[in-house]
Amino acid sequence: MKRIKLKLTQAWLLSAISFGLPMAAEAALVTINNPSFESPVTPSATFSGGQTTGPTDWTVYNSGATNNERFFGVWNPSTTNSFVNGAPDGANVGVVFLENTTNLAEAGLQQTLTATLQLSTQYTLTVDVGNFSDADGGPFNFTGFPGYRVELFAGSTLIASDLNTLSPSEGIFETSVVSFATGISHANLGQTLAIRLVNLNGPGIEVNFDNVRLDASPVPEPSTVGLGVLGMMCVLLKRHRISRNA
Ligand SMILES: [Ca+2]
Ligand SMILES: [Ca+2]
Repeated sequence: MKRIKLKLTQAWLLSAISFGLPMAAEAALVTINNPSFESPVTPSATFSGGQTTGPTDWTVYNSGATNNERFFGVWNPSTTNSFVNGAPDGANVGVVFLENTTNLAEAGLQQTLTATLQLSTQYTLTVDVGNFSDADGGPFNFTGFPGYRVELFAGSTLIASDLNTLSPSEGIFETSVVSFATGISHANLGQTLAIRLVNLNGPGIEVNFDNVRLDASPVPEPSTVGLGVLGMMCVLLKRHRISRNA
């Protein structure tokens, strides 16, 4: 019995040391308003939006002049062939529509969060990025993919981004993941976090976004982990002595 207990204790201790004791880390989703572009509610096969305002709680980032070729809002792909599997989450997807015949500047949607940059935190920003298919035809040629950028800011400082690493096929969404960790100090500590979703304005007119999530998990500081392991070893050895003497 004593031998079994000791073996279990040793195995646990070895695994705890090997994996750095991630016991205190708890994932926590940072609040994003309208993260799935479900507002405004929009009928099937319908775009809802405009040239200067984004979906609810999102604003327009527009690096070029506003003109009648740029639209921002939401699209409900139900009953259409714009996406092979419909919206990744809910009914709507976000829209950045840039018909680029005369204006080649990028544009997108952005949201400033209430959360601020914290120390010793692992941030993971996840966004579904879609390539609108031309399968239904119509007045616009959606063939191609304009390219995209997903960005995480603290204040006005860009702290992490995904610059067009995915190449979703026509009618397909893929998931962009942007990761970033702060240490024990950071120049932008306490500054407000912001997310920007950009259409790079290559061929294909439209980039769609959906299901925006930002996770912030505590990163155990190395010194804390070391002390934690040491403390746990002392406790376990003490318990082992007690069980042997019992
Ligand atoms: Ca959605
Ligand atoms: Ca396309």
